[in-house]
Amino acid sequence: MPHENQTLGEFIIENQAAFSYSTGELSRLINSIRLAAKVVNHEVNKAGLVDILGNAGSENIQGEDQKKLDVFANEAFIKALSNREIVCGIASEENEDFISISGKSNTNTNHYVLLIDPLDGSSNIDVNVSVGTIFSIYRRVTPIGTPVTLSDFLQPGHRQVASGYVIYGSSTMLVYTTGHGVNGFTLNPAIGTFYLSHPQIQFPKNGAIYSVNEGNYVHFPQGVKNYIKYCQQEVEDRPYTSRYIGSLVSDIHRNMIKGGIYLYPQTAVSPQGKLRLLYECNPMAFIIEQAGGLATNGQQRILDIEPTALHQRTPFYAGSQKMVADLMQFLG
Ligand code: AHM
Ligand code: MG
Repeated sequence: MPHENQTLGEFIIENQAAFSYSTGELSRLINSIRLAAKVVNHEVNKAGLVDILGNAGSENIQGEDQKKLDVFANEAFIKALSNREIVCGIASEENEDFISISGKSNTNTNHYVLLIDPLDGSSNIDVNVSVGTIFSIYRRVTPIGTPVTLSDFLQPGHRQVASGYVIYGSSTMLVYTTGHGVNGFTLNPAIGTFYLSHPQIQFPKNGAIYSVNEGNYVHFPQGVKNYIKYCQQEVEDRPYTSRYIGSLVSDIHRNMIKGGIYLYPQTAVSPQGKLRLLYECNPMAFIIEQAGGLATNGQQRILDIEPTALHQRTPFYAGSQKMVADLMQFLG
């Protein structure tokens, strides 16, 4: 049970027994994410002070410019998790291929692989708007002690054992689930400790916020256009309020607390939408469902999609149950 002033460290220890396989491995993993999150938080917070803004000069595999902080965050998380053989493999949105962590003379007997988007919403960095880290954890499917293979990473989202995000916002929070609800921890920057601030977060069943990049409106499928018009109608509890930050973590976090729906549809230009299934949609969908919300690609539950490639994209519609159900009527 959460108690007053409970820290994330205490919470992890006290809840270890609730994991299906409680060898302490998963606890160590979440602890390492907690540490790396603090390191990245420190860097994100002083971004305006040091010459760390701007492009690092390299492109990620999607051909997008990488910011220096993306590179920093990527390295910080990979270092925290590979140094101590906390996981047996890591796939990152910033790296083309996954990394196998075999340990000294192949002694790594760890069960878990990590998929991570180290700094999501990076176009917001230069303008002091919230960004986030998203992570997803699976048990490997190949034998322990052997190098990991692609099949360890290409698992449907419903097999996640844990997922979460860090939001570097007006305050820094770590929110995660191990399949027993969703808990949120806020960093006290003065002492560098995360405290349980949002126990058992519940996605409101209905809401009044819709979040979508309406600049792409003309390219949206007709059903989505019709739904947006419905959101704007002056009837009953509508029009809804439009709120779009352009940082997935922040947009979902707000909607999960206030009630709302997030839409990133496919368009003619991007037939699979923009968001990545493994690094962004699956981990967020696990959290959303654990909080009582819904996440779909318009046809199927996000967590049921069988992935075929590490960097695959998917349309993404997620939020309050009633709102997603209404949207589905329009999508047909
Ligand atoms: P990124 O991984 O390059 O940072 O892009 C992902 C971000 C999400 O955080 C956000 O929801 C979306 O891209 C916004 O896209 P757009 O600018 O097209 O609205
Ligand atoms: Mg991203």
